[in-house]
Amino acid sequence: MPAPPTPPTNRFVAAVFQQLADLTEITGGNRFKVIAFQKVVRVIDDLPQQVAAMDRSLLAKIQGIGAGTAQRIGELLDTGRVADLDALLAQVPPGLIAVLDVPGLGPKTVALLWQQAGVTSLEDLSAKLDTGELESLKGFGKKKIENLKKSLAFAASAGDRVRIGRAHRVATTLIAALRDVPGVEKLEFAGSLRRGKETIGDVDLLAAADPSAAAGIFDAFVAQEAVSEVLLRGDTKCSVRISAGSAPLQVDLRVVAADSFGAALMYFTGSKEHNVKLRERAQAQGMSLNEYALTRDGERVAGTTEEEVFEALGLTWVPPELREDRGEVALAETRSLPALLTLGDVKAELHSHTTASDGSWSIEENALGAAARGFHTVAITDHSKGQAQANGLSIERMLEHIEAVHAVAKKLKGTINVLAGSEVDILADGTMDYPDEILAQLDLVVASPHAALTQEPKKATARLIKAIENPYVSIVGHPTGRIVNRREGLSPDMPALFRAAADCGVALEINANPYRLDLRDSHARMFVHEYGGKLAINTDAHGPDDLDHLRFGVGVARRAGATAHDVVNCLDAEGLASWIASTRR
Ligand code: DGT
Ligand code: CA
Ligand code: CA
Ligand code: ZN
Repeated sequence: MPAPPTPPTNRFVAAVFQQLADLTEITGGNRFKVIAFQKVVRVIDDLPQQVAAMDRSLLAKIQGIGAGTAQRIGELLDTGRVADLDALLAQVPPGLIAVLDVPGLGPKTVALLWQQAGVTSLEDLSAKLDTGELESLKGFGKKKIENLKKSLAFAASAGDRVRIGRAHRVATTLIAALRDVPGVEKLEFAGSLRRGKETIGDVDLLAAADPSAAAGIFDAFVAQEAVSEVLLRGDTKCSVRISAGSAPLQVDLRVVAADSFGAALMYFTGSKEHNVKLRERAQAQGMSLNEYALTRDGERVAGTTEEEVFEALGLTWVPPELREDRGEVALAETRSLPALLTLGDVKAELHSHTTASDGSWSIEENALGAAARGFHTVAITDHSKGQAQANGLSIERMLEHIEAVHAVAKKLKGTINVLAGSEVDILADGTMDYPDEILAQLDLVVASPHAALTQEPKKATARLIKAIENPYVSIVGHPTGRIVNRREGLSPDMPALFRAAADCGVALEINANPYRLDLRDSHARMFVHEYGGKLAINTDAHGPDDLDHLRFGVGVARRAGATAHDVVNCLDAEGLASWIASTRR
């Protein structure tokens, strides 16, 4: 059980009950208990208010939460643990929990693997898949074994990299805690996190300070509560391990003198390939570049800021997201780098959910949350009928919901434009989950694939193109359905998809949720630069905090070299309205 966030979120509480359900089932516990725990997961997932903020006496009154559950939630909120869960964890091999995380493996199968085949860990499972000894197990046909091998290979290739959402949270928490330590003049993150990559190997922090202050800064660093282990401590560098959450994460903190901060920030931002290009360029100009300074014949030329180093190399400053050696140095030389869009350029949220489907806030809360970000438009896009697990809306409910959204739109006129949309499921064959008559009544249709995400590329291509060609679809949401580090998603013929989207004027979404970031950077780059396509960047917000994910979506778009011109969420209110109209044929 990972350490809980403080206060524990509903998502965390639900995950604890999910584990209670799974482990009860695996250990052969009472079936009714399993069902009750699963019910609690759904109830808590659906709860509009946070349990941590609720009056304890009211907890047990919620439909689906009995006295025993309320007591366990109280225990979790008070102590960060649940005794029943600890007892269950003690009954299974510790390695088995990771097996439960393999996509496609439910508790029933995991129990079977453990009890009948003696599987106790991922390594064990992988070895037994290879030797073929699982083929005699009930329900383990050739196809299931093949799929399991693929899932495992994918999880293994994801390695130990963590999603940018977690790395960013860890980095910003540490920076906030260390900023005011005596001697710290500047403190920023560098490395792949600053470049906005979707996964992060380790977090790199860089401080500007007098060398005499380094020891005190490292003392404060290793004393942070999140730090579980000090891996290395020198005079200028200190590395620690953070163990909150399931996967450990390394953080490197370096301290440099203020007049080296620019050179060091460049060096430790990378990428390595970009650094090599810059060093070669310096050498060709009779200079030398390292993490301390740019020098000529041992004399310092620049180093305090990144800007002065780039300038001394005859280059304009290169945004970190472009520092991947993909032609950015040549563009900086001719002063023709694209003017990348910024967070502040985004003026509309076009994909968000409310309590009508699986969100945790009302239509009005959602709209006011978007307005508070300075947006001129928000589209409420609750799930369509086929998404039963997400409480998707039947046609009747959707028609009522459209009216409810329009009522809020009327009320908030002058504050924010509120569109009655829907995130309509793209069924496996490309048919939309609502008939065209219903789509016609929506102000905006975001079409997204949610199921059948292992279908073969040909089918996936035809499916997505069929959705793009639907006369009411304006945006395709998270086009591949991939989940970072967990699920590969669809692998359509991207050029064919991009051509269709560009021809129909349909925008492809960069879903800003750090679990999705779909389209990914390389695909978005191709779509924009080779097909002239339009991107949408949406947070897919299910509650207020999700709007903070926008920065990750903007980061992906910046890595794609996109400008505000390439992103429909950057249009002004009128421009957006006429763009949506232009996509409906
Ligand atoms: P990561 O941590 O795998 O997500 O990727 P990075 O890019 O953060 O890599 P990391 O943490 O190994 O190093 C941070 C930066 O430091 C890297 O982007 C460039 C620079 N750097 C590290 N080692 C070398 C090196 O051997 N040569 C050069 N030129 N730069 C290096
Ligand atoms: Ca790094
Ligand atoms: Ca590093
Ligand atoms: Zn959604």
